[in-house]
Amino acid sequence: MPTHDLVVVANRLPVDAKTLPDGATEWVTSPGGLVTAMESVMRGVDSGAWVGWAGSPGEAPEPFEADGMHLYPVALDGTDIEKYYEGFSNATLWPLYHDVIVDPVYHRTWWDTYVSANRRFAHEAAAVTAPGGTIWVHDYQLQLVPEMIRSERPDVRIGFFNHIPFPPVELFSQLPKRNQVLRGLLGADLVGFQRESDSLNFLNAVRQLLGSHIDQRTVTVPGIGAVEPREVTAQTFPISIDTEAVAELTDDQDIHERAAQLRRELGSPKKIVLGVDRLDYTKGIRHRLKAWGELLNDGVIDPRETVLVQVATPSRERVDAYRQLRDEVELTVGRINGDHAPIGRPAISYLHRSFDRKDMTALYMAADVVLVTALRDGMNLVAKEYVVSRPDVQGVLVLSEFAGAADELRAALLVNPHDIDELKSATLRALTMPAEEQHEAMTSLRRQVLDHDVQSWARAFLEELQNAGSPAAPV
Ligand code: GDG
Repeated sequence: MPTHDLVVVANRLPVDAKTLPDGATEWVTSPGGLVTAMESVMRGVDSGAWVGWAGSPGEAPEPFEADGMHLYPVALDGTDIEKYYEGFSNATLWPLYHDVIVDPVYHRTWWDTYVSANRRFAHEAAAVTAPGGTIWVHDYQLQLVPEMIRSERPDVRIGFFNHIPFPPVELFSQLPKRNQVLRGLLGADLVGFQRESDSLNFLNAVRQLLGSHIDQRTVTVPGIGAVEPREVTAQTFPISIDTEAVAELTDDQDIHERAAQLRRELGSPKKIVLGVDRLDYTKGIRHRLKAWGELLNDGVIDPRETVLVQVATPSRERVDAYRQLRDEVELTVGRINGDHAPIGRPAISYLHRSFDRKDMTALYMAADVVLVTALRDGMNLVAKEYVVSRPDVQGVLVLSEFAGAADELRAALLVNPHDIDELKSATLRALTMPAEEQHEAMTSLRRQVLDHDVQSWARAFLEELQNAGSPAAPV
């Protein structure tokens, strides 16, 4: 089997299958930030690979190459998808790690499948990594993978990055099998988080639940038998976006024209307010709609002059809480439009589908205000995408304190989205902010993101990984 110097392990491969008219499959790179970040890092290594699920149940396709990356599909069958992915990952861990906004569901059989699925990813990664190579594991679906890889391959460096928050120990303690999860993560040399509070929550959980010795950011994992004690570092690496790719789009005259056209299509309102989210209960869409509905009821927003565009990308549609959320959001949008929309135009333009990058950029360019009202969010890339999409240095970002991005984007209008009155007044303030004040805030926001792009995030993580932990076992 071929071996690689750098191997990324994530739940999904960075490609989507497209069926051609003749029935053949074509793999199309999915345009996420992680893919872009990894592409640039992998270009710098002799041989890079990615291990992940290809997106459809059943047997895994044979390994293949796409865009110069070596891809190793991992098989997930219907039971894995139900219990490992929709169950333990998205109905247990996701709500627990996002401050129990909805109740986490605990089922013992989900755990068993989480373990067996994690083992499959770990085994594949261990099999394709070069002697003394580096493995970078991503996200909450794969928390057991670091330890599983280490037991097969003590000679490799292992990093783990958690894209979502790590909860305070008081919440994390609810998790059945919590100590196994912590031990799984401690198989890594470096465990990375979005916010400083996430890193500290993790260290606290390790201290309180495992009783480990911790010196500042370094955990000592005791040795057992012939296995030497090891050190594991926890560190903060706020993820970012591919700013160059955004700049290319904002330079494109067609996209400028598209932004102007979107405004006309919306009835040429004076102000466009935009929300872009996966349809997820963590994103605070209900709170945003409540505030918007009240502003219309109060008569302080005129629906003939101001429109809210809400992109709600379909997500996890087989998980109960997501179905319920969709029903509630669509009922609320329907009511608000019924009460307030002028004839032939919406008060809220609600879009439950995905758009391509060009349309997304045109929307950001057209938006006078973007509302990010997450109740809890690891980072929130929409906030960063918006400011980089505004080379005209105009527009206002309303940003929840509960999104990781709030640690860096201090010049945004920061809000507590649970406080509907505060959300209303921040929205009004954003809608009436003078151009000069917008310019000042936007200058600072843009500088922050342009100086810290996703490539520098990936490089910082990988550099720290080479220094973190204990020396690897000899090959
Ligand atoms: C997780 C963490 C963390 C959305 N709709 C469309 C579309 N999008 C793109 C956005 C943005 C991305 O999806 C969403 O990223 P977020 O960061 O906002 O949120 P999650 O999906 O929850 O991501 C999060 C992130 O991981 C990275 O670590 O920031 O906290 O929860 O890029 O633009 N893109 C296109 N069409 C759409 O309709 N093309």
